[in-house]
Amino acid sequence: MADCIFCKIVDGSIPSKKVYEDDKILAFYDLEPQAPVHVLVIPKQHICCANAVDESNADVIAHIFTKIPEITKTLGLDNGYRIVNNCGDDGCQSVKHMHFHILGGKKLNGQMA
Ligand code: DGP
Repeated sequence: MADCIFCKIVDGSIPSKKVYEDDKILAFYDLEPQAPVHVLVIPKQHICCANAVDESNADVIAHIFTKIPEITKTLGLDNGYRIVNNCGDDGCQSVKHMHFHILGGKKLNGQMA
């Protein structure tokens, strides 16, 4: 999608530090890390947000979750991690291409909001 930063990361026109890639998804380090390890996992296809998940694209979201154990193992997050998805303005979603934050590398704050 034109003017989508994460679509540009997918097509390589914006560089990223990749952690994992296959035909459906990409994982790369967040530019503004909020934990010692902070990686984003995105579908390659443009899905704006959790509100846009439906039967036609749910397979790629399921695929993300089947790959997260492999990705987090590569990152050394053997003691656990947090998965965050921000949706919409109240959820403070700044990039409107659905993404899951993987945060870890330390004992995280127990507060969610
Ligand atoms: P959210 O607030 O949930 O929409 O998170 C968007 C995240 O994307 C935020 O943590 C910073 C990150 N981000 C924004 N632009 C870029 C970029 O060009 N490259 C990388 N690697 N991360 C980015």
